[in-house]
Amino acid sequence: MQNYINGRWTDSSAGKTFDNVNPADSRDVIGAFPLSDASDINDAVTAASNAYNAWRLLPAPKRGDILRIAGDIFTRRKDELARIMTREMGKTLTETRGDIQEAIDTAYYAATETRRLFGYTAPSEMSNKMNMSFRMPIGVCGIITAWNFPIAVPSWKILPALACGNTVVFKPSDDSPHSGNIFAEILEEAGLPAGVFNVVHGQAEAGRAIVEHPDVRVVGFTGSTATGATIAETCGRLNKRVSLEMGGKNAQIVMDDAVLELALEGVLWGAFGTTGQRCTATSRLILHVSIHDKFINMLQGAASHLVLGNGLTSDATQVGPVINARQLDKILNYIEIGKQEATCALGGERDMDGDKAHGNFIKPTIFTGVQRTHRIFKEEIFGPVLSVSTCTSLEDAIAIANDSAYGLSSSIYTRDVNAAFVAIRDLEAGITYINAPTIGAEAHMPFGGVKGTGNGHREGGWTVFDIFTEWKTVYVDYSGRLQRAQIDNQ
Ligand code: UN1
Repeated sequence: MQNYINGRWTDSSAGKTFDNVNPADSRDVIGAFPLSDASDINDAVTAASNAYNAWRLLPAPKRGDILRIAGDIFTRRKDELARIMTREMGKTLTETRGDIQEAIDTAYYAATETRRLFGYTAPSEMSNKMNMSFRMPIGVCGIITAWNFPIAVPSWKILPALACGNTVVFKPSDDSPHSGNIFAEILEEAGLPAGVFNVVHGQAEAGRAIVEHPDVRVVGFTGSTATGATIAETCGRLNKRVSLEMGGKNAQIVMDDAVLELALEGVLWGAFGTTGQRCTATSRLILHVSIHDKFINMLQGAASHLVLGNGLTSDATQVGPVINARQLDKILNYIEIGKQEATCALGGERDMDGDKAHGNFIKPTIFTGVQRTHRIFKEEIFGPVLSVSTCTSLEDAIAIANDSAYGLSSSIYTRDVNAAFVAIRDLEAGITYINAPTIGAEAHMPFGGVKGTGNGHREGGWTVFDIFTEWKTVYVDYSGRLQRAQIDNQ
């Protein structure tokens, strides 16, 4: 497996590699990928810089044609790609198919947007003068992403960036490099010119080289809050645009008037789907005290029946492994902390049953009696661990939900329309769901968070084009004389 630079598949210049291993079965080595360094990044940025001028000058709808074909190819290859993704990052085939569907939706959305990319016009304050503004591409974009949505999340950045006329250097996570290469295969087949899109594999060194390269004008990052903060510092120093999508500690509130069966389905999917490894995962559950015991009883019963396993070998699998040994240790460490702080109501250990002994499996874990001071209430765990607290009123529930350094997603289950609107207004999060879990973002809507989750940008929908364009303001004076705006108008 190789890098993709300037339309060619190449090894890293130093010849170093890293192994990509199936998290459900460590005996299954997917392949060796290039462990790239700054010189490989430089090659890719040079290719992207050289390709920029021709690409930006191609009419936007023609760029859109290529993205639409890419969407068609993702559609054609969906089942095959889902298997590649499940093998390298572990979520179930239903989920990896959904991941590709999100890229298909994004491809078609970005393709049609190339026929809009609307600017604004406004009246001039002078006679015989017109004022207008256009979205312009920025240049080379460095895209660095995590492994939990190996196709969907990169697609949210890469495809709109290309639609706007930028070129891209993409470093996928070293836990999902094979999925990263799929972008190159598909965009090449769709007819993207060489150099417009490049994939460079590697770890922190390659990521740092992208962020620091003087010809990379925009950095789009999805990953941990700690890494995002470092990237933002560097981009601040180098005066680069940076869009950050980082951690979450998302809460689902269940009020006393909620449909409990619906809230139960929601929390099972929100907390244990993708093995809890989503930035939008439900990691906190806030239960009204009057339904607490009943709901916990229902939740313990349902969560204990979730089927763990290798999604490639069994269609019955509902919960896959966690991504790697480092995350396994980190999550198990949080489980130990949780056992000191609160009551472990379910799980709380690895699952080593049968073939699962070869993978990174952790049983769905639920802690009750979690207080706002507890570390498992505050810190992002990124695994199948749910922390449950109680509330006594709507105001109390919202205050507990907002007691977080993060602010990505939020959810409330209630049948009281007034309570729902108060929650929409007062929950400090980029996304609020009413009677739905904290996950379920759609490609054509803004996606992102407040507080420690982001830095004010929104991917997805129409807002992503604000990340990947700069405004050009144009004045056309057809008066045939010097007009000096506020000088003449004072
Ligand atoms: C992420 O968690 O990194 O709404 C992205 C969702 C998905 C995207 C999640 N469509 O959870």
